[in-house]
Amino acid sequence: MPAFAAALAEGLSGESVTLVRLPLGWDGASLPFRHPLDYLGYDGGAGIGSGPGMLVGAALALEGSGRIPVAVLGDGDTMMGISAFWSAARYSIPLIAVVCNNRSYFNDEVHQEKVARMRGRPVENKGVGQEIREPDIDFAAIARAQGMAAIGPVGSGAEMVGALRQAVSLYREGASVLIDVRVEPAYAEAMSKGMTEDGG
Ligand SMILES: Cc1ncc(C[n+]2csc(CCOP(=O)(O)OP(=O)(O)O)c2C)c(N)n1
Ligand SMILES: [Mg+2]
Repeated sequence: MPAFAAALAEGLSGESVTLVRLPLGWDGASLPFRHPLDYLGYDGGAGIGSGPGMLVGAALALEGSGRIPVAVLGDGDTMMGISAFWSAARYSIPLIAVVCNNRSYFNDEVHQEKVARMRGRPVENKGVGQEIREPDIDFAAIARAQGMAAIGPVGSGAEMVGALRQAVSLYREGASVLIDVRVEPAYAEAMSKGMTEDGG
């Protein structure tokens, strides 16, 4: 996640961006927010699947503001709401979706680890029912199938910086763009601590 955050900052440097959403494993200290439109926050109900729809709606609302709408979406969140992207393609709503693809509903792996420890059950089973791998989902293919432009899978920070610059230029040509970035399943320390210690 730290390498992902650094590449996001570098790939978008110099651009006026609104981050519509950030994934659960994001470290809040990774990027400074200086204006109310720098980051729109999470949805009110913490409903996984709302991310793609939030991005399309926010992109529509930001039209003419000079800000590029960028959402960093979990792969689980993206899968649960992916059909929202068709509306962006259909109605030519330019936007950039970056899928932070850890190939898991990882939030629940963290929960299952905590419960396994409390109940003396094997921690290595935490990925059962949560991992989304083998086959890994080809998000770029699903995006193209709905009429979007797509880049990926992207596997390194350097590649991600290039992908973001390419996405910005496609955005300027009017495209709705998705980038599939493969990341390791791990949360920022503060987030995983909060979820695994008392009260998490
Ligand atoms: C509609 C709905 N179903 C289930 C949940 C429980 N839930 C919270 S986070 C999460 C996993 C999210 O996976 P992903 O978007 O890939 O993010 P990650 O934790 O892997 O970064 C789930 C299933 C929820 N919040 N909303
Ligand atoms: Mg995930």
